[in-house]
Amino acid sequence: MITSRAFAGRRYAVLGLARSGLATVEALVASGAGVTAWDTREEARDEAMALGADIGDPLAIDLIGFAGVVVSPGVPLNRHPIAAHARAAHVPVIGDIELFAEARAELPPHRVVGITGTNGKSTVTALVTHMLESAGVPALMGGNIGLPILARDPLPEGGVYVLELSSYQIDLAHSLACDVAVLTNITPDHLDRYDDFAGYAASKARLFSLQHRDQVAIVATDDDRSKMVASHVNHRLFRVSAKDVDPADQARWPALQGPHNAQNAVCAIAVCRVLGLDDAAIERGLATYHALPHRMELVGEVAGVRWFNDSKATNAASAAPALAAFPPAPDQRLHWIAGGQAKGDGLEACRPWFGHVKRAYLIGEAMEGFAAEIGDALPVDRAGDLATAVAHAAAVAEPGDIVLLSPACASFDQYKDYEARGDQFRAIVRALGA
Ligand code: UMA
Ligand code: ADP
Repeated sequence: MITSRAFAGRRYAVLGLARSGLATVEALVASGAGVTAWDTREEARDEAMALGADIGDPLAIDLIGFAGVVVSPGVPLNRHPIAAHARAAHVPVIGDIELFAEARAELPPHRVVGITGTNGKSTVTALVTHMLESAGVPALMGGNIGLPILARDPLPEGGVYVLELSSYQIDLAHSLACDVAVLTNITPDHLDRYDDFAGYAASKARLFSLQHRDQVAIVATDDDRSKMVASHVNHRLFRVSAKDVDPADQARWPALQGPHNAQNAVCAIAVCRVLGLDDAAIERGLATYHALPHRMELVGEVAGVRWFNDSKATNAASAAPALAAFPPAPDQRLHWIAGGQAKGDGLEACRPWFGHVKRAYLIGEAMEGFAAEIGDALPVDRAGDLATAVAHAAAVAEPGDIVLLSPACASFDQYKDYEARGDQFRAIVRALGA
């Protein structure tokens, strides 16, 4: 676990006690800080108490004298009253990433890579970590990838912390100066948490304004917003593009196929060059990388039908490359399971690939909205939930066909998170005999 003497003797409020909140409580208590913790869920409060926290709702207590309110990324700061309450007491609202930034001074000499973007963050994070490790550089990943960074053990001297950073986490960081900061792309997402698309993009751009002059920015300038962000960077900047990748090179990287992965690879290559890896080490890392679960993961084949789990496609821009990957052929038709909690970006990014889809099976809150948007562009099955969608697809799919879960939606209407959704999909498909 990462601790710091800087936290000792101070008192923090911790709001939100899931993965990042509980790791925060543990690290603060181990650092000698006092912690007042809260979550609307009672079982989470019990867990925090067992870790040594006092229990108290930060909204109900006087926060004067607290060193900070550590808020989980999933707490909607734009609507939650904690921001105003903390401001009134002149207490900063921070996240676990900010605590990590404050703890850096006591860590052995190291570098930090911060990776943000609407899509591709986890892939670039895992890829960079893999490339460094396979080159013999101590590295570990953390952050939005599902591994709270404070729960990880510190690296030895010369190590590289590779952080996947969501916009929510960047909003809660104030002194995180990444040695290398990366933006993969920006398309509309999380519009319930920001005033508008510009506000969401500004949150991502902050990662670069937190850097020092001698640090490095890497921006994939394949979309207009990312180009705009790059134009405002006034320290060392490398602009990269999916188009920089030679298809003959990409053919050697089995887990990095498709134009979206060309963008991810070019970002990771740029990071590793800045960190001093040579071309041979970079090539070795790209060629030996294995894809993460829930990203175009082949679950198995049943009666000649291949089933893919792309549950991590939580917006239309990330579902689009999955649809693009399966052009129709005489013996291959695509059955697409989509829906969940809509992100407000609609299906526009997927529309160019509707011609690839034989039938769409719609689920969750977005079902009627998506059905209306699709109109008569392709046949629609209002399945409602994942189990029904799988059953309907299994009943009509023929040998050679593909069934793809690529929801273009968040999962929170029916699941704890995208992982639970993908896990359930995998389990149902395996029960079919995969
Ligand atoms: N809560 C309250 N009161 C509220 C609202 C929430 O008490 O008003 C509580 C909830 O009951 C819950 C906690 O606050 O216990 C919120 O936890 P959380 O949702 O932040 O969950 P964590 O497990 O800590 O996960 C967070 C990130 N979650 C979100 O950003 C929503 C995880 O990213 C991240 O992996 C993890 O920290 C470790 O750093 C997930 C995610 O969906 C994967 N990210 C979004 C995305 O990728 O699109 C940004
Ligand atoms: P993130 O962590 O930003 O959500 P992931 O690497 O987990 O990104 O990928 C999430 C989804 O987005 C996957 O379904 C994948 O197919 C798609 N995807 C991955 N990289 C990109 C990219 N660079 N551009 C668009 N979509 C992408």
